[in-house]
Amino acid sequence: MIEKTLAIIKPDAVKKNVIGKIISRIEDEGFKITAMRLAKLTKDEAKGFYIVHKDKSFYIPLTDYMSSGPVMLMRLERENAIGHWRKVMGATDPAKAEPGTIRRLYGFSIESNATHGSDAPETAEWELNYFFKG
Ligand code: IDP
Ligand code: MG
Repeated sequence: MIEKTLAIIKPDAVKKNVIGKIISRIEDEGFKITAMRLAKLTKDEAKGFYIVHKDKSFYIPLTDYMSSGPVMLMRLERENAIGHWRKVMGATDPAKAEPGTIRRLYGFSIESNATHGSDAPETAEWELNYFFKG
């Protein structure tokens, strides 16, 4: 079944000049990029996006970081897009991510970890609607 997921190239990876490398990998993994937009999130947009984490200790630094510079927002489509993109990204903490995963290759820390991916069909729909209106 063809699924859609939201991918974000986060500010640390944009600053590192690896947008192209990450997009190449996305294409090599068989995803179609069906929407894409470079954006500078406001603090409020970042807080709204990560509202599920509002009670976590890292919510304020995370939303500061996500609004600290441009991000690349993408809608990816593929069979099993949600699970496959999370596998290609690797674990949240780059130090624990498998060799060859995007977070291992380009992430800097558990916070500045290069990319985002939705974690379930319901969150993918909500997240895509948040940035692309469906
Ligand atoms: P995920 O991005 O792998 O789904 P989540 O637990 O949903 O991980 O966390 C969302 C984002 O919050 C992470 O990608 C990372 O940027 C940040 N984050 C997660 N855990 C921590 C932490 O323990 N310290 C600081 N930042 C964190
Ligand atoms: Mg998550």
